[in-house]
Amino acid sequence: VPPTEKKKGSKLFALKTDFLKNDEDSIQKGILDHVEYTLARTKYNFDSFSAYQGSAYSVRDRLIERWNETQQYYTEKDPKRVYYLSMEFLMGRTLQNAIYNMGLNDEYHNALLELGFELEDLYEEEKDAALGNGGLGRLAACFMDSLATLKYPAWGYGLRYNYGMFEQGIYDGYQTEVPDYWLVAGNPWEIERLDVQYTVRFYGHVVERKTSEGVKFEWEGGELVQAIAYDTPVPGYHTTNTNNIRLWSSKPHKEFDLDAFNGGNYLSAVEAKQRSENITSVLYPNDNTYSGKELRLKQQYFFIAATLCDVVRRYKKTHTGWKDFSSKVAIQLNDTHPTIGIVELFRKLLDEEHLQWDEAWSIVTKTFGYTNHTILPEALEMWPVQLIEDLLPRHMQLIYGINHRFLITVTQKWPGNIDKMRNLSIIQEGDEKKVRMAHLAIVGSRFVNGVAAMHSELVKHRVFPDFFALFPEKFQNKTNGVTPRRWIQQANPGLSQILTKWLGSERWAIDLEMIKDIQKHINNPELIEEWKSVKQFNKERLADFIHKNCGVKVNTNALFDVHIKRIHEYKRQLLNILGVIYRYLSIKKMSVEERQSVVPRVVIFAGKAAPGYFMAKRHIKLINSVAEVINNDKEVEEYLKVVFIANYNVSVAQVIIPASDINQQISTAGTEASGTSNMKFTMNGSLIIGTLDGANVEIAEEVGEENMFIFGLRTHEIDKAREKMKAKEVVIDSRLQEVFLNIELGTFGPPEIFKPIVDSLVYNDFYLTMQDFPLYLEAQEEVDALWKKQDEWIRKSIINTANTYFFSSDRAMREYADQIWDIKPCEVETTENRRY
Ligand code: NBG
Repeated sequence: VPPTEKKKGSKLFALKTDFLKNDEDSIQKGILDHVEYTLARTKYNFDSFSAYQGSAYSVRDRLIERWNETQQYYTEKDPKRVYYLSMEFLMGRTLQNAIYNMGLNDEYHNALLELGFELEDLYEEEKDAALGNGGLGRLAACFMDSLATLKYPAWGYGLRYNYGMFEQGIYDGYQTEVPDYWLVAGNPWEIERLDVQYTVRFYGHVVERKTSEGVKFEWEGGELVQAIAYDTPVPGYHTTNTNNIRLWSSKPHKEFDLDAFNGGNYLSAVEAKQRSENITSVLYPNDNTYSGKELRLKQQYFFIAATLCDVVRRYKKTHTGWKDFSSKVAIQLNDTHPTIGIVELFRKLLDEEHLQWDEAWSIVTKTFGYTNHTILPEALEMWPVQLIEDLLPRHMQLIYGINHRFLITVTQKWPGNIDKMRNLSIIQEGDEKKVRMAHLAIVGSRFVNGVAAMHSELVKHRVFPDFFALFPEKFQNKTNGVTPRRWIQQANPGLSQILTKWLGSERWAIDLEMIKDIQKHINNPELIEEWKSVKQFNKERLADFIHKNCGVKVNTNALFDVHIKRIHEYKRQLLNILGVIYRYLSIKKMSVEERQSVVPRVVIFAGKAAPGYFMAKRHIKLINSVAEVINNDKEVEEYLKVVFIANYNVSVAQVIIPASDINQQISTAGTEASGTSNMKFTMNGSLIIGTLDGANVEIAEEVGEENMFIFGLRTHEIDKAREKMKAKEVVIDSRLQEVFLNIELGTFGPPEIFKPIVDSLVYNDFYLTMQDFPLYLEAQEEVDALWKKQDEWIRKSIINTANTYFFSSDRAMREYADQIWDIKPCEVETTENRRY
């Protein structure tokens, strides 16, 4: 064709209409193309890891198509969006989730088989994305799955740490921490967006300028750092809707430091630039504790500054003026970590958009919501005023201004009441003045919520009673939830098959209310048999995993008793291991006949301790030392094994949870805000042995206390129990004395190693382990008794699974959407006739 006859652009849309096909041939071609052109390997000779990568890229292609369609659709429809701001997203692995959610399981399975690979083996090639500590970060990940599945227009925002949660090793029974450079082999799930960059300022000073409209404040000077966006598509289940998580990475700012250069300081100028990359280097490995480090505050502000630039830019693309902002944008703060965002948005509206104080503040307080995730005092963030003043001078001025006006409201409510002012003030007075981030979050948000019914009551009445008196309409409860896609469908394919068979469709995965109907078949022996055999299968899978990873052989007919979560005194792994020691000593004393009636157990621990948390690390050592003795004692071999699985993470949880018979949720009443593994276990038919704490309370309401093993002090009894402890009126249970005696005699290794642990109980048993000990043993006896009635056990297991609808993150996200964010689903009408 002569060039003149080619019409400019005529083919653009004609070529673009085709989406990738999902038949096996197309999938195979996609995988092989990526092996050749993306990985630059020969497509006739590649290993499992390359097969995983090729598959991941081919899945990513499909995600990008859906992602583009979704974003285009949202732009067109302009619905109100929610931005979920979280310093942590604990995503785990992605391949299986993406394939399942797109409904391409069979296609990928078959396609890979013909190329010589088992899809299920390739899952194991993927490194976990562990950009989170524990429950809080995993909650954010579950929420993102539900938001996409329910077709809500939502974005997650966070930080792209180069080093996620450290890798835990166990050496001589002690925890070791190894940095986890999770990006070492690249990350096929992210899309680097060099076109989305913002400049973030630190330090510097504030300049006052008199203008015709009054005094203007400008923040100038200081250091500049560049934020680069990395996007991860989040596919909903069986829908085109695909949302985004945008993570920021810090890079040197492009501005050239002429002074340093001219001064002959070229190398130190480069070094200074390099330091800016530190900001997003590493996730702080603290769960439920505040670390007052400057770098952490830098991370928080860096995250917020970039995110708000992005959110405001998106709003401005389609809107002029600010009156619609809060009806188009909702921002949720996942704990206080992103709270400086309240001040940053306010600063932008005042200093950059030149709004008046009241108007700007009203927009801010209609936009933000704050979720509180803990009442532990050591976790409440309080940044020294001095630090904020240095790092963010304009923000500190504004915080004073916000506080000043807020305290006027306080005096109106309680005239002349200095105590109320002092209690409520955003600034804590004292030798070192501090900014109470939770107070700032409450004052600057429309709604404040706790994460389980009981926790939300404690938030209102114990932690912030004066705020509750002042703003009762702000406080809500939103009980946590977890995604049944990952935690039932993907983690437990056997159980999924049972559910689909007996419920007549796969729909339970998005309509978990259906699951209660499984109870209708509770007396059907066929269901009971299937239930048993799936549990057995999962236990064998875990036993293999344990053998491979810990070198311990466990009996899969034993009761699997599981305690997995961050190691923390309040979570009381110590109560568990002391109980294990007692069990061990008891078995040792039994005659051969008596041993006939012992229920064989495998007690499984996993979890990481914060590197600086001495006591938690000692607990790990105790567990491992006890395990060492028990597992090498031939006499108890048949009855008891103890394993500590190193390097707990999301993908390990997916293997452990479906295999558990009971799970331990034994925190001191009133300390665990919610817990979310309790929900995952219950979905998988594992029975809880637990205190009435956090969401255990609501699980008990749903599944019935008679189908769990509830024990221990109740929240309202805790104060009294602590007084009793302080007054040294606690009589140590004789069985516990025996346990202590054995520790002191060196049964589990040099006693001086464990002295701090025993002392922590005897001298200041803050978490009331000693008072709950006898009640805990009693509950464990009930566990043994029920285990001997296997059919009854299985029925209870079914009842547990059947009553977990309420704990789906779909339910949680609907509640947030309706009662906090005021957003509606926005289903993408796909432009092409294709599945999802
Ligand atoms: C944790 C609580 C858990 C809760 C998760 C998610 C923090 C600060 N809090 O009980 O300890 O399940 O948040 O809400 O990590």
